[in-house]
Amino acid sequence: MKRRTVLVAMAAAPLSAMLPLPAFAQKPIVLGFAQVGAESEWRTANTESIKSSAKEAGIDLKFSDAQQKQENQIKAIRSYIAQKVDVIAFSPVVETGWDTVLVEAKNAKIPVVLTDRAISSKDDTLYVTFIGSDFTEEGRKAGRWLLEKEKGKPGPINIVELQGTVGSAPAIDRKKGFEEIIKGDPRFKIIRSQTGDFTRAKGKEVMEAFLKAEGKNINVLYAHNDDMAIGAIQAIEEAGMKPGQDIVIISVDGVKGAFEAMMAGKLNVSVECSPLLGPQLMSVVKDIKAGKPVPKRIVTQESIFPMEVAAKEFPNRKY
Ligand code: GYE
Repeated sequence: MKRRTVLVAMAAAPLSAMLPLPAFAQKPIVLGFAQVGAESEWRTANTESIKSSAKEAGIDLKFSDAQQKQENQIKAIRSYIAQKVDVIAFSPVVETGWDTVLVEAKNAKIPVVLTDRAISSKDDTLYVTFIGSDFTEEGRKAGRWLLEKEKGKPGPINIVELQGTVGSAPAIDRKKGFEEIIKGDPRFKIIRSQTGDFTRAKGKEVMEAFLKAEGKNINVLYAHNDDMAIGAIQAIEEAGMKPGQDIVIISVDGVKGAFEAMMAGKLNVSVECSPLLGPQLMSVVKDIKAGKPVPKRIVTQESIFPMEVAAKEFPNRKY
């Protein structure tokens, strides 16, 4: 009995407690990550994915939340540069205005990885790679689904659009991809388009204004993310209309909240955008540190979920 206890204790002790540390033992890689904020269910899942996969990969993660403000992200990046982290990763809240701080990182020889959102800069040496979705394709998928849904129906089909954060890559590209598809069919008209900043509260508020101005004229809502659609669903119900029936609703992300709305018949379709970027990011960070080449663009694989498949897919959803 006694012997068994000793064995268990030994097995549980970490190797480093029993052996002297060899001289070549490596310090963990330090990664500074500047997150956008906590604006949506998608973002919460993204943060969780980054934190848990850093832990699993043995990477020392420094994490900051910019509350959707570019100046806070720039501050965080500067502090990572000052701390001399090994790699900086961030999800840029908007596309422009990054050159100055990224040149500072470059001068400090700290490699930068973009995750989730892209930047718009003439200098593509300012970052090593961009891991994330093809937002334009997501917009096209939304548009193609609508075309199919409204096949053979008479026009006009009036659309209201809830845009994401102004100047952000997903807002710009989801709009562009969607318009590219519907513009060929004169029945479709975007009659109102405004930002809801990717949040439920703003989505609801802006939808209320749309309903006040347009009332029963609205046939379709295209929301750049699920959270704004969920907020808008509330506004539609409060106006005495049936979301998913009186107004066809399309959104993007595919979070659990959207699946619940689809199963309740209130949301017609959600285009998938995966937030589970953590494992890919950690493996890229390790490759960079090991001096291995990494591709300039890593595109996330995604699908589309109409309400008819929601109940079947729901148990498989990870975010
Ligand atoms: O769709 C939205 C989030 O950048 C892809 O940001 C991301 C978007 C996502 O707030 O829900």
